Amino acid sequence: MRNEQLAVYFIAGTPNCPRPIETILQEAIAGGITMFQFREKGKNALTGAAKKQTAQRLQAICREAGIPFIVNDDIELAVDIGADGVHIGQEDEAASIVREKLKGGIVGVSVHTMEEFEQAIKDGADYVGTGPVYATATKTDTRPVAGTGLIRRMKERYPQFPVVGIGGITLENAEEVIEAGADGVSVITAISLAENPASAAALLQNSFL
Ligand code: 3NM
Repeated sequence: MRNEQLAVYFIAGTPNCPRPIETILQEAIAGGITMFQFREKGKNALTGAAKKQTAQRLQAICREAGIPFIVNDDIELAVDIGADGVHIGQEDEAASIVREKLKGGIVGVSVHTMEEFEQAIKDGADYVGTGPVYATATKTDTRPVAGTGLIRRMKERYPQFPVVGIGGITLENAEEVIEAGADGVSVITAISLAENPASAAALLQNSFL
C-alpha cells in the first residue's frame, strides 16, 4: 500500500446510502476516491449471503477501477472473498494475527491515543485511522472528539507512517486534517449523502492542493 492511496478513503455500507450502494461507489470512483471500505453496520445492515453478495459486487467495482477494497471488521468475509484488506478496531484481534490470516493483505487499525498508535505500528499495521476528528452523527459509540492535535503529534513522531483522519470530515474541514499532516481523509457522509458523490470526492481531492 502506498500513502497516496489513503488520500480520499470512502467508507460505506448499505445503511449509509440513500441510493444503491453500487451506484454511489461508482460515482465516488468517477470523482477520484483512492480506496474503499465496506462497513456494513447499524440499522438494517445486511448479513449472511446478502452481505457477501453485496461485498463481491463492490469488490468487482473496485477491482475494475484499480482501487483497494477493504472490509471493516469481518475478517472471515475478507478472507472468504479475497478482499485487499481489513480494517479493525481496538476490540478486534491484534493486527499481527489478522495479517497472518489475510496473507499479505492491507491491515488498517483504528487508534485513539499515541500508545494505541505505537502498538499498531509494532503489530504490523499498514495504516491507522484516528478519530473522531470532528463530531459525527454516523457512529454513536465513538470516543470524545479529538480535533487535529493527535494527528499532528502522530505525524511529528512517525512522519512516514500512513495516517488517516475520520469522523465528521466534510468538504469544508478536510483541508485542516491534511494540514495537520494526515495522509488522507476517511469519510462516510461527505460522499454517501452528497447530492453529487463524484463532485464531493473531487472536492476532497482538491484539499491536497
Ligand atoms: N469511525 P462520517 S467516526 C466509522 O472515530 C467511524 O473511529 C470513527 O462517518 C472513529 O464521515 C466514524 O459520516 C464515522 O462522520 C465516520
